[in-house]
Amino acid sequence: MDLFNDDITANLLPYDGTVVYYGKVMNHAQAQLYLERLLNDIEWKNDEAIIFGKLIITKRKVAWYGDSDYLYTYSNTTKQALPWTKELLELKKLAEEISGTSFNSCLLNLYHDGNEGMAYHSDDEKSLGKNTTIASLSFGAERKFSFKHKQTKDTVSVQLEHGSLLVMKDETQSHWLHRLPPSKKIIRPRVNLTFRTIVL
Ligand SMILES: O=C(O)CCC(=O)C(=O)O
Repeated sequence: MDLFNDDITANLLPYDGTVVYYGKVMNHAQAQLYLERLLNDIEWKNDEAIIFGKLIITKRKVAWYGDSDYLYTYSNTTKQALPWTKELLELKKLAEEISGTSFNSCLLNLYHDGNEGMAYHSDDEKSLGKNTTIASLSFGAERKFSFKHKQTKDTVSVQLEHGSLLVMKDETQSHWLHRLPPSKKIIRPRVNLTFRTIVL
């Protein structure tokens, strides 16, 4: 028996960064309640990205919330943060307590089913600064989440459960890409919240 397998703060990455998967951080009833509230109360919009000069409108929906009306640019488009809702403030507190980091903004993603995912990228925008900590809460359909090292191409994957928390920190965004692969088997929606700290 490997006694170290039970360490809930174990780093999933073999080198060049730190990713901790805390598993479920609330019970099923709480997770269900948050999922319903998030699906109904968040101001979901289709995401827009400019890729190779072409405007792409994704099926996946997004929303951006924060402390003040931050302007946040990624994929060549700029978003403005909406003021926190009660549920988002509760979830922010939970993510802050577990990760030991304070956050001032949150990007939310809604994947209607497994046809929707997110391609490999890293959250290395200037506005997040270097060695940023990102806390990711997942609700709804369990999905695979993968990391790929930018140089070695090594990969690491984890299943993100309903009501679970994943924290990415240290040099992770400089050295690793991450993605949410599509999966034909998934027919239920998933909501993901990434709490972030904007420094600029
Ligand atoms: O949906 C997820 O779990 C990840 C979303 C993501 O990669 C991001 O917000 O940068």
